[in-house]
Amino acid sequence: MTAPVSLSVVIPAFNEEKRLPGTLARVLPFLRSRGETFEVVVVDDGSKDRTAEVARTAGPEVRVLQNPGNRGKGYSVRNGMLNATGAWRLMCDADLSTPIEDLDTLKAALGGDAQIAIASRAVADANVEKHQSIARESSGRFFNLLVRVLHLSGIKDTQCGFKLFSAAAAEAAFRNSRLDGFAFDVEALVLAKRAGFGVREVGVTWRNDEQTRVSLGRGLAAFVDLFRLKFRS
Ligand SMILES: Nc1nc2c(ncn2[C@@H]2O[C@H](COP(=O)(O)OP(=O)(O)O)[C@@H](O)[C@H]2O)c(=O)[nH]1
Ligand SMILES: [Mg+2]
Repeated sequence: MTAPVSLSVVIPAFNEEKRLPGTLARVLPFLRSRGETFEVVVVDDGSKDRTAEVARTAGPEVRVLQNPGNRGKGYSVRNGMLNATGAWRLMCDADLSTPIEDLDTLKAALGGDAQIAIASRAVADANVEKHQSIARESSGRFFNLLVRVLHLSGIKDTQCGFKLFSAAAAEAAFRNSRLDGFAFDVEALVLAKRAGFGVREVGVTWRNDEQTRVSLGRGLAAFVDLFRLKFRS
């Protein structure tokens, strides 16, 4: 058993030996400077490279979970969130397109019934310094439009890889979730809202890292999953 901590940072990682060292070199000192107990949970999604090794050697606060194979970002985040010990649990992409300092921007937005804060590129105070490619950004906009029509009318951007949950909200979001691919954020938010948790959408800084692990096939599968989710509920 691992001792419970105040904050868990869950990083899904698929073939991230190049991007992960720089990310951990920024995340670990920042978290240490805050004075709370924390763990970083790197979920190795069946990587073919040295992802697990570079994570393990980055610092004593890093824990590595190994998926049984390449199962997808949704599977990875669920695995990390449900095995994390933090009172608060942040999911954060390995490329740190949202800077880790924005953790405090999310924290500041919590309160009342809201135990979930999600980073957004689409609200007024977002600061998109480096955009995705036009094709990616347009398909992202269309995806989010479908999300609003089919699932979550009030949310403009569900796809940012930077979201903070209380332990109870993470349980509600991920315990019964089933989507393993890139539409998992939508299912997680639907389940958590159904369980009564409020969600705050917060503008953050976004400096897109051009490299992407999202293939065209996996991207299209996320659209299909939106409809499957609709017909299941
Ligand atoms: N594409 C992809 N990413 C995965 C997978 N499993 C975990 N991830 C992680 O999901 C995060 C987002 O990936 P990224 O390529 O930056 O996506 P993008 O920014 O949306 O183009 C990264 O931390 C990946 O390592 C997987 O099976 N496929
Ligand atoms: Mg990225």
